[in-house]
Amino acid sequence: MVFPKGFLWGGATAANQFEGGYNADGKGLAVTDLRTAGNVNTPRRFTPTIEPNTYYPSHKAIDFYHQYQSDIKLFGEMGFNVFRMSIAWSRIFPIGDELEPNEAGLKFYDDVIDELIANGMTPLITLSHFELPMGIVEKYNGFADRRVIDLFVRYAETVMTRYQSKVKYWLTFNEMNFGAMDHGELAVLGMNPSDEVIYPNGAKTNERVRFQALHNALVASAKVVKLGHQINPDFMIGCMICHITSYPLTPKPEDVLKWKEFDLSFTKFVGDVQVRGEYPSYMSTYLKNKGIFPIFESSDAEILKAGKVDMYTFSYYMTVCISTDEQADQTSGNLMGGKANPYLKANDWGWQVDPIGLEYTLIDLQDRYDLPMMVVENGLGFADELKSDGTIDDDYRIDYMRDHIKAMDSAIEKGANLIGYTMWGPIDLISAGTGEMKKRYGFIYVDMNDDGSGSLKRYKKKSFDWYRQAIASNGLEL
Ligand code: BGP
Repeated sequence: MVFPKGFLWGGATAANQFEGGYNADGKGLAVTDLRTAGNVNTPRRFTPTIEPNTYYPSHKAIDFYHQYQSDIKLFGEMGFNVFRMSIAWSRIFPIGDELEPNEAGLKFYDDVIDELIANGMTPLITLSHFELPMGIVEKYNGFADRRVIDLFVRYAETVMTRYQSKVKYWLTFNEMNFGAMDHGELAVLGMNPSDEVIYPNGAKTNERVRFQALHNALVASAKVVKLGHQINPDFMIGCMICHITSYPLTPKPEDVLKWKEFDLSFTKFVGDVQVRGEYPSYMSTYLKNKGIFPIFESSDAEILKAGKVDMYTFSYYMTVCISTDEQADQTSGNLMGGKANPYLKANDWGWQVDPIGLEYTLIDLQDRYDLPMMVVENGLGFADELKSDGTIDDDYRIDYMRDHIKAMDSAIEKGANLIGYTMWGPIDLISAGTGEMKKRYGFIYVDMNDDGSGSLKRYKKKSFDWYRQAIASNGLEL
C-alpha cells in the first residue's frame, strides 16, 4: 500500500444537509430551506415561501447545530484528521448583501472549528454548497447579476480572515460544473427558482443567462482564490467538480465522439477554467458558435489568470456511458443519468458502482492538470436497517469503500498526487437529490425517518470500526 504519510482521511458534509437550526441565531433563509422532501420517484419541490404543513428537511436536518460536540467526538474516535463542511452563507450574511456579518453565525463556526481541531481534525471548508441566501436569489437573481461577485467576495473575506490561522483548506463552489446545466442554476448560481418546476417538462430557456451567471461565479471564485492567498499564503484553495466519469457505450466512432464532447463540455470545462485560468478552446468555440459566449468585463481575463486553484478536488460516486443510441438502457446517477453500463451493478437509486472508474479518473486528472488532488465525496446510499439490538450490519458499505480505497491506492502507485479522501456523509444526513433520510451514507446511523420523526439518536454501524482501522493503518488494513 502506498498512501503517503500524512494522507488526509475523513468525511464530508454540507451545512444544509446536516446542521438544521435553519433560522437559529439570526440565520437567513437559504435556497435549500425552501426545498421539500421527495423520494426516488417524487422530485423535491422548491416553494417560493414556506408552506404550512409541508416538511422541509433542512430545517432540522440531523440537528448537528445542537449536537456538534458529540458528533465531532465520534468523528475523532474514527481517527479523522480532516473534516469537510460548508459554511452556510446565510448564517454569516442572512440576506446576503449586508455590510456587517452576523456575529452569532460566526460564533457557531468558531465553536465547530475549535471542536474539530481539538479532536484532531483539520477543517476543509466549502464556501458555497448549494445553499445561497434567498435574499441573493430574490434581489439579484443570483450570479446572473454581477454585483453578486462582490457579495461573495465580502462573505469569503469575512470567513477567511476570521479563520486564517485555523483553516488551511478551502473550496469555493461545490460541484460548480452543475451550474452549466439547466437544473443546476438554482443550486449553484441561485437563479430562476420558479423554473425548477418547469424543467421536468423539458424547458430550457436560460442558456445564455446561465453561462453568463456561471462566468460571473467563475470570476468570483478566482477573486476569492487570489484574496485567500493574500490573507494567508499557506492556504490551499481548490475547485470542486462533480466528476461524472463516463465511457463510450461502444467503440462505435459516433459514440466515442459524443462521449468526448460530453466529457469536455460538462465534466472538464469548469475545472479547466479554474485550474488554467482561461476558457478551454472546445467550450469557447461551442459557446461562441451558439452566440452565448459570456460577456467579459475588461479585467475578467486577468482575474481568471490570477485566481488559479492550488488543488483539484472532486466528487466521485458512479459512472455512466454515453451513446448516440437513444434506445440504449438508461441508468440514474449523481445530478444526471446516462446509459447503463452492462458490466456494472447499481444501488436502489440506480447509481452504478465502479471502483476502477475512480482509478481511471485519478490517472486522467493527474495527466491533465498535474495538481494535488482530493476525492472530497465518495460513497453510496443504502437503506440501512437498525436492528432491535442497536446494531447495523452494513457490509455492502465496507465493500464499496474498500474497493474505492484500493482504487485510490493503485492510482497513487501509478503517479496520482492524491493528498486526501473525505467520503460523503460520515454520519447519515439528508439526501441532496431526494431529500430523504432513507438514502444513508454514514458510519453513524441517525434514528430519523423521511418525514423528520425519530429520536435523532446516533448508533455506530459495523463500518464505523472498519473505517477507524483503515485510517489507523493508513489504508493498509481494509
Ligand atoms: C453531491 C452533493 C452532495 C451529496 C451527494 C450525494 O452532488 O455535493 O451534497 O448529497 O451528491 O447525493 P444524494 O444526497 O442525492 O445521494
